[in-house]
Amino acid sequence: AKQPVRVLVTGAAGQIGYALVPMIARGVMLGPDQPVILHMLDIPPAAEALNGVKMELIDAAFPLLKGVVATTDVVEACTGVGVAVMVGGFPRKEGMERKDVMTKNVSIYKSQASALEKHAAANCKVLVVANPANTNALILKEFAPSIPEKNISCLTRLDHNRALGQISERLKVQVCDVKNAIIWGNHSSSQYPDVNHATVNTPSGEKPVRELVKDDAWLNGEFISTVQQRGAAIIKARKLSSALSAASAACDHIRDWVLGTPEGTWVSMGVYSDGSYNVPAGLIYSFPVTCRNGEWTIVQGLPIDEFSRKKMDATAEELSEEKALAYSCLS
Ligand code: NAX
Repeated sequence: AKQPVRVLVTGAAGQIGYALVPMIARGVMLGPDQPVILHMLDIPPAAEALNGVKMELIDAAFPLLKGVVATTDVVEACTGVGVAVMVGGFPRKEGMERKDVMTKNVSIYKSQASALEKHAAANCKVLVVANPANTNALILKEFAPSIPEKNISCLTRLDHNRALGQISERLKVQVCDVKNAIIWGNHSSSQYPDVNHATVNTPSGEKPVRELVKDDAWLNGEFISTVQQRGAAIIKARKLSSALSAASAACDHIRDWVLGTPEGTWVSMGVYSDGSYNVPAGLIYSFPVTCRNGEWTIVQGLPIDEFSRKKMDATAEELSEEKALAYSCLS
């Protein structure tokens, strides 16, 4: 039998945490034959709620779940974890300045970086979900210099899945038959959802999305803004932000990273830019990636048209500004 993997979820008493921990305990993230021990971290005001989640995990009697650690102690939470999903953060409340929110998150991600660096298992894979996700991941990377940059990522898989979902709805095809969309850049409304290389599996073979949709105005306009604004649309409808789709995307992200992407398929991950596609090196930027043997590789050589170039540059520009703001918040 496999040894259990310790999986950290920070902010585990929150909305996404509540949707995510049962998925992990059911094997959705690491596979149906991989036992797990859940490490759940939250802050003292949420300690009682966190303990309630632990009680429910026990009550659910998940066969793969070999233990639960529910704690407000960062060191205890990080010790021995092989996967770390960072959902905890400081939300932007109405009337708050961007800089004030950034200052709070920079200080959270700086201290959690040190704890992970010192106490996580060697080769721990880190996924940052909490916003501003790309920049929180960058701060985590900077303050955990001994964690290889290959092991630090942020979540744009939800945006990627939203893009697949929109194409599937528009063409009335199964979402599992749509693949190779790309989310470029920031997990914010400046992201660029690109379907120039996306395809649909049809009875007569694989066809480009553009050829099937036959409506470039929609693909270059409403499609992009629908994906960019989907988070806001969910908040408007639910009066709460996306949670089950975010949790599911976090599982997709880690599963593909650890177990590999299917042949001929890529996914979107926020990863440390090496300058590919002329994206400034040193940003955490969402790229198309394939995964094998637990490592991601940026898909190279895709032709980029002028329309795409502008959008890829604009979202990179926003990330450079966020990076500068984050650095100005360091104390
Ligand atoms: P909630 O406010 O429900 O939960 C956040 C939890 O984090 C709370 O329980 C809070 O006590 C905890 N927390 C705060 N500071 C902490 C710290 N220093 N250490 C540990 N825990 C801490 O928010 P939820 O809806 O679950 O969203 C969580 C984060 O995900 C937010 O930052 C949100 O913006 C972000 N999202 C990112 C998405 C993505 O695709 N990258 C999509 C969904 C979501 O909006």
